[in-house]
Amino acid sequence: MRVRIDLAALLCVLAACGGSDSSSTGTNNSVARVTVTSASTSVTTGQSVQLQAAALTASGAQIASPGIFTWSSSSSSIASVDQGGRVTGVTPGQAIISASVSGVAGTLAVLVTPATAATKDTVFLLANTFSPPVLTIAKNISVSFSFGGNVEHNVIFRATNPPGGPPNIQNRTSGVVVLTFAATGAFDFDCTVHPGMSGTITVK
Ligand SMILES: [Cu+2]
Repeated sequence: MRVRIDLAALLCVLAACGGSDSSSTGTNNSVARVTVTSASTSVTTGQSVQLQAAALTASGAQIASPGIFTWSSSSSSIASVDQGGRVTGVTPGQAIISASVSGVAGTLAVLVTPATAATKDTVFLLANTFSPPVLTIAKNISVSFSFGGNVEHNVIFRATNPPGGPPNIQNRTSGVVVLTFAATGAFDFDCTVHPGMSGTITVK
């Protein structure tokens, strides 16, 4: 009976029949790796983007019917994801979206940007970089530093900066900290957690 055979085959895939021991040579169909891709890895708040997940064997061949992927977000307050892989931006920041099947997960970082044209005064703290690293703003403009992705960063202003700069931001992994630049000059800052992660805000 055909239905019975297909069901048995599906259950076999879900249970990773054939084993996934280290002696596997990639000739079986067990999931070795999951990839998550998207036409766009950024989304504005309130907008959605569709992600695709694929399950690969150890030899890199795509598995046609790997089973149902389970989707999750590292921060649902930044970006939510439904069980079809559709990501919706909630608040500016970065979230890591995961898809898993047969106990194997793949991830993709998704950047959420403000729906309003506020990108010029928003700095995102990403995996190893400030984005954008260089900003020029008018005096008394506030800059939002958006933390996300469960990666710890800080914003430490250099001692060589002109006086009147804003306070440092100590280590944190999430949320938005707003700093106001009331003095003019070039203010260099570093994330001391990640050597080489530096930025400059020039206030005119
Ligand atoms: Cu950092």
